[in-house]
Amino acid sequence: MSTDDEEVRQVMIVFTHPDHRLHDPTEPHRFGGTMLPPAEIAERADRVLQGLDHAGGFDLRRPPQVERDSLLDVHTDRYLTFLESAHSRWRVATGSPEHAEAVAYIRPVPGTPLTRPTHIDAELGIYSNDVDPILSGTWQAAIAAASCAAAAAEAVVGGERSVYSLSRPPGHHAAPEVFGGYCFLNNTAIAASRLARAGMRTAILDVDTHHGNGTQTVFWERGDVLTASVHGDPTVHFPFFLGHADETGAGPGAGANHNYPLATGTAWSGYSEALGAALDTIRRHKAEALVVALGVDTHVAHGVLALEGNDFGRIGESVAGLDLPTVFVQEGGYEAGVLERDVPAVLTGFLDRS
Ligand code: Q9C
Ligand code: ZN
Repeated sequence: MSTDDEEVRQVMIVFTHPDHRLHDPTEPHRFGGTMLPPAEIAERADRVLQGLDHAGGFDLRRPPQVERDSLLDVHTDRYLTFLESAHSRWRVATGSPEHAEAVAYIRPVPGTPLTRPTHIDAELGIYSNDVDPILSGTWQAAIAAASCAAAAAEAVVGGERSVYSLSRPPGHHAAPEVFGGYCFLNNTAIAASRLARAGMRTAILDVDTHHGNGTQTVFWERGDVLTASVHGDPTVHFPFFLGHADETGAGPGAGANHNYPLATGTAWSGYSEALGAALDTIRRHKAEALVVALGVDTHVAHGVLALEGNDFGRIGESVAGLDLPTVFVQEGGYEAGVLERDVPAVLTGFLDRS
């Protein structure tokens, strides 16, 4: 059918699942004095798929459903139970229709005694740190995203050299029992745990423009997965609170967490220096497998860092220099024209150097 006889690039497997569409929020949220439409929407995956199709050389597959045990490597049982039942409980408690979006409005004050309430409105606040809505299909969509990541890791365990997980909703802001930052299940951490379980020394490189606070928290006291994140300075950018260079892990995870915060507006020259340092850290660790938390919201259009279109292929090339079996897991990237161009650019940059 095609006339690509001179095509030399390897084909990359892509895991994608149609159930992501069941989490497609529409209710506007407050931003300063105005109300904005949601950014993390189903259309994002369509745009990535368009970009992959245009680039060519991607083999799309649907993953089997992730085992609950794989989720329990990262999240607590009570959190999973909460997430699965939250929307129906909230509907019953509030008399809301199926299409309505459940959002936390109240949270416990840190440092005060917590007698765990049983009301769903209280639990929405206990299990989140943001204003993300839970929809009737959020659980099923989050499971689909985690299934893509788990299947991608499984393929790499089976000998595949590189695989891309088109996971949405994204995952790197989700902690063992916290959702936020558009994230519900930590797809990146689930993939990394799968690789570590297979006995591979595993590292995560998070290149999303926002610190991977959920991932850091998951592995904070774990020595089985090294975490490195390059991101905009959390003093002034989401997710705030975590992502500073002096956060290095604890217990068995002491020294295995590495943060590279960058000043607002940092462009490729400064960015590539931090990326190089993160890659050196992963090399020194003698990692045998890599998970890349692939956000492309480092693009200047997102207002945090200032990468341009041409820089994304360079990220892929730099990562390929590690010469490791690699799982790419989709994280952020929202602005028009960015996802469809820059995600394929990273992946093809990687393949062209592999
Ligand atoms: N206008 C991910 O990229 N909202 N999450 C910031 C600033 C939260 C980003 C609002 C950003 C979450 C996966
Ligand atoms: Zn992000």
